[in-house]
Amino acid sequence: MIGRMALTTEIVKAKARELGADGVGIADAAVLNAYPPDKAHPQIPARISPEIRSCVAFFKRIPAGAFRARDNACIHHVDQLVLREMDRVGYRIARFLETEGHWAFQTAAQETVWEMKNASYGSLSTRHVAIEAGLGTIGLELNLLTKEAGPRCYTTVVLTDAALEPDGKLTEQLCIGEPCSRCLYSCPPDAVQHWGLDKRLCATFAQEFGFSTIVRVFSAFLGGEGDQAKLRALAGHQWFGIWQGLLRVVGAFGDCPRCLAVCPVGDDYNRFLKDAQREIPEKTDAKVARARELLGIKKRGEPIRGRADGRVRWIGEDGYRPPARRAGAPA
Ligand code: B12
Ligand code: SF4
Ligand code: SF4
Repeated sequence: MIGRMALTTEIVKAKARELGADGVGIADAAVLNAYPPDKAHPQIPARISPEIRSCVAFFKRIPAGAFRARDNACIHHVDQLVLREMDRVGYRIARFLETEGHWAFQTAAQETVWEMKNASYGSLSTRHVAIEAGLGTIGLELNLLTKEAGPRCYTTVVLTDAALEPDGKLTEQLCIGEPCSRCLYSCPPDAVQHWGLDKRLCATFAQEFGFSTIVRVFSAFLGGEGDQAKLRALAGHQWFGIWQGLLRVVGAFGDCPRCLAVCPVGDDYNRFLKDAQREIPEKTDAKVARARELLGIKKRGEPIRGRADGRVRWIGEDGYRPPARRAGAPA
């Protein structure tokens, strides 16, 4: 009888691509356990199971055409389709690993944990796992940027006891950084900081009819004195938004496309978006001044909070070089 071939990283990655992953890499669980993104709330595989040895991280890109649509509902809808497809791919990768004799399961890609950081953290930060697996680096606005699709992608992780050769992370910085600042210019609530994000502000656009809106409108309803006040509290468009969210998730998640749409990183940008996204209507003099300030801080070598405490690990230790000047670029 011919023996079964040992399961290798190459076999797993080829299978993941065949199943629909647009990019895939392997991260070593021991490295992830050693480098939690936020040490105060460690999002590490060991919290889920100490037996996990490898993480198969992959992404699915959002079709760039959606960012040409003037109606955001089109993007919300495409987002949901990509997420569902991504979960199916993860499920099939886990099934494949189990047929090969290794237990495996995927993380809950969108859920957050009530006990961690006011329920704003997932059990794993899938962006950071993807970065450790060599799929990309973090942007000025904290999105995962990939060479193929910039930030226009969703990402998830399959966890397994299989010991697979890890890919190792990139050390080059894919984000152009301060001289670009297009994400900062485009952000409607001005939430983009210096390799950081005001998440509460972002959520007012990214999750317009999300959890905090639900709490706010229910509180207004309960606090209304008398039937007339209660009826008035029921008349707001937020109730319609909440209804849409319950029905189709539209408006409750992935609501704001702007920092994704304008980022020039990613092969898809030049091919499909450059002409439509060149101008940024949200750009103001105040935002331009803020970007200049960030560039000044960088040039003077002053400390940057978002890069402190080893966080440069996920930004790219070697700094930014244009793609044409990167190692291995065609002459
Ligand atoms: C909660 C959540 C949100 C929250 C908070 C976002 C956040 N950055 O944490 C809100 C509602 C704001 C949000 C918005 C969006 N999200 Co979201 N979100 C999540 C979720 C469910 C958990 C995030 C998490 O656990 N973060 C963990 C922390 C550690 O990550 P972090 O904050 O980025 O970490 C950095 C900083 O906090 C900093 N840091 C850490 N500690 C400290 C301490 C100090 C003192 C300082 C200064 C800094 C600092 O260091 C880290 C960088 O090295 C993930 C899914 C998942 N399980 O990962 C999706 C996820 C991150 N979201 C995603 C998406 C697509 C979005 C939106 C684009 C949706 C939209 N269009 O509306 C926006 C993008 C906003 C942005 N620029 O980041 C994708 C990301 C894809 C990508 N290409 O990056 C994910 C991975 C979902 C998925 N399955 O693909 N999201
Ligand atoms: S998702 Fe929208 S609100 Fe949030 S950082 Fe990006 S542009 Fe700003
Ligand atoms: S828009 Fe520019 S600064 Fe922002 S993440 Fe993309 S490359 Fe970086």
